[in-house]
Amino acid sequence: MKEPMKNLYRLICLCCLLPVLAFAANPVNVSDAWVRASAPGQSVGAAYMTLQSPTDTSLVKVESNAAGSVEIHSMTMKNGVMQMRMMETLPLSAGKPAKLEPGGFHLMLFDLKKPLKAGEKVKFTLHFKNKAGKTSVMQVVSPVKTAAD
Ligand SMILES: [Cu+2]
Repeated sequence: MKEPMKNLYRLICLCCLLPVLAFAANPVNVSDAWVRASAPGQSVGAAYMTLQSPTDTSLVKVESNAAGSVEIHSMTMKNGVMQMRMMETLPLSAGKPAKLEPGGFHLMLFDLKKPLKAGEKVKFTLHFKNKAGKTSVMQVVSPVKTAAD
């Protein structure tokens, strides 16, 4: 086989592999996602989910179609008082589920565009950055539930 022909085959081969690589680069598993239904007139909401990544990475940014902005918050008890703190990033250790749940880490939704009603769905865009600085984006659709569910 002539050299240019070989290179062409190599190129085709690489192209076949690309979709697989693109999938592997975005491997964070999301489960138990839900958004708390909001009360009338409430402009702030909260969302929860469990994130598990096979490799060390960080959640660096979250956007939602239901809110003007989304922040990653931690919640801790200090001297009997609940404290919420904004986190620039949420580190995800390889294989270890990071739970965002009531009373702990959560996503805070600011400037709700409309009340969040049970049964509706909210879209999120999660931005991740791994240790090498490589970013990836992931879409999550999450149901709205009342706290009692
Ligand atoms: Cu909060």
